[in-house]
Amino acid sequence: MDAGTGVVGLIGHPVGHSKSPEMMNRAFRALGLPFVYLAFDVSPAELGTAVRGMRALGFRGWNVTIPHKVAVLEHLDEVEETAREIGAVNTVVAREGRLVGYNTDGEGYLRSLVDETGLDLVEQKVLILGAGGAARAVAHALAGAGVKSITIANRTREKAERLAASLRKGDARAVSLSEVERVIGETTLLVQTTSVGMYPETEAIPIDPSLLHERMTVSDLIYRPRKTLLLREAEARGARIHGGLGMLLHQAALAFEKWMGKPAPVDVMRKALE
Ligand code: SKM
Repeated sequence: MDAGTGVVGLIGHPVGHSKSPEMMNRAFRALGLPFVYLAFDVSPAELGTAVRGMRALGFRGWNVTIPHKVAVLEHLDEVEETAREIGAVNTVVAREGRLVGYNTDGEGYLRSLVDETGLDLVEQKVLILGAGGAARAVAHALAGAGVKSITIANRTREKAERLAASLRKGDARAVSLSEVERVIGETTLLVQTTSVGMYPETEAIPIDPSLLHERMTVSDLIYRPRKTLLLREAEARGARIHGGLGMLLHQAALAFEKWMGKPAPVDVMRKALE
């Protein structure tokens, strides 16, 4: 590092668990780029001050994670269309003094899904569990990719209805979690976006495992543990499974490309997650 070293980073609350610094710094080293990536724990009350500080210090850009992905929008100069539709930003780029917000989570998810499963997206009848920020990114990306249908199941059905209504493309509907049983028979891609099953509650499962079947791919956005109880149950019933680590990798690769203007060294970054 020297006086010319550029800075990018992550803001969130907390950030101590994040794998992004290892991934990004390895990528910079591999390509000989004079940048560092640092994680900053920013409380919600300090978000505006932090953004002004990063702007003043000339950061090239930064990632945004929970709980700031929605709140950060009002501090930016511009928000790209996909991020506006999703209603959340996970990547900010400082471009000629203007802060521009993007969302790479949805596209990162698609890249990971197609890479790891080879699924033909246009053939998929999708059932999404949950209607929070991650569900929004994934639902918009899958709708944009032209899947056959999307059903969103959430404990509070109104939230699922709002998400379904916001998808401009394709056939989307909402059900409550208790109605999953009625629709899951026709599902070919089940996407689990809630935190149920995440470390340390690794024995929790969001739906009755007897509903899982071998005609579906089960995709869980959780990456800790790598194989959630839902994925273990799905595998035992002959379903194809897809874990959450690839989404983390590819959303990071897409952010890297926006900041650096060159392809990310994805294999190097993947190694940092092992
Ligand atoms: O969207 C990503 C974010 O860019 C980085 C991150 C992390 O480092 O844990 C998680 C996701 O929210």
